[in-house]
Amino acid sequence: MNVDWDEITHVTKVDPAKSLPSDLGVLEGTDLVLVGGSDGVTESNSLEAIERVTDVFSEIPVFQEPYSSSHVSRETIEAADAVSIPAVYNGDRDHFVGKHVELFTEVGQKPDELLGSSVPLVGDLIASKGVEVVAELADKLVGEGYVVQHLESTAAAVSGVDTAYSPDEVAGAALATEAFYDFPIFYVEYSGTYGGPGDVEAAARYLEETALFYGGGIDSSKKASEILEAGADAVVVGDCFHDDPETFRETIPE
Ligand code: 1GP
Repeated sequence: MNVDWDEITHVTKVDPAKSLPSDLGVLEGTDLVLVGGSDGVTESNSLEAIERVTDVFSEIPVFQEPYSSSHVSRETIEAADAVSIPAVYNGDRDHFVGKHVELFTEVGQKPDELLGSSVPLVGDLIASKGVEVVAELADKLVGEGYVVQHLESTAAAVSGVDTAYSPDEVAGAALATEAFYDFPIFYVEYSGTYGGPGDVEAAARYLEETALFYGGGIDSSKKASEILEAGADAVVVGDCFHDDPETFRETIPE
């Protein structure tokens, strides 16, 4: 699926470890669904959440955002439109480099399981098939430059984040995302609390091609508008979707 980033202003973050609203019709009008979380997530609950959303809304792109390569399987890759992988600038080394190399190492070692290859991985085929398999997965991979700014969040705890970035550093991370790493998404993550427009304003001035996502504590149309007016391309709404689906509807721009 080709995603038109210019069309994405509202993103719903579905945590597969939490229960989903019984009526998924509340998702009407959201532009993208990210399936992922930091606690209690498994391959099977990820797959179930992806399929529940795609069963109801086949036209909304659904990305799996795995926290660990163990959440990714051939089934999840096939069911999702893309696999988005966070690279956390202000986290520990594992969350910028380690887990990415681990994922690609696993792809090379067990492509059958991950991608359904039917070619036996023996002898000379290892090298050639390995390249094809990685290319196949790479087609579905979307890198996300992340800064995790709420130090009390589970996201910060599991990514080894113990220092929030200053607005100047957020701006630097945004510029690095667009000009150096070339990821399509730069994500200001305040998971669980509302961080306000400051970091978004700092990042927005450097981003042209890269989509600027802000997530954290969005539970009203006022907050969603404030973030979009500060220069974010999209707001990401998580907790409110699970906890209060009716209020969640108000976060979707008309
Ligand atoms: C979490 O950025 C998302 O990854 C959304 O945050 O759950 O606070 O809405 P909330």
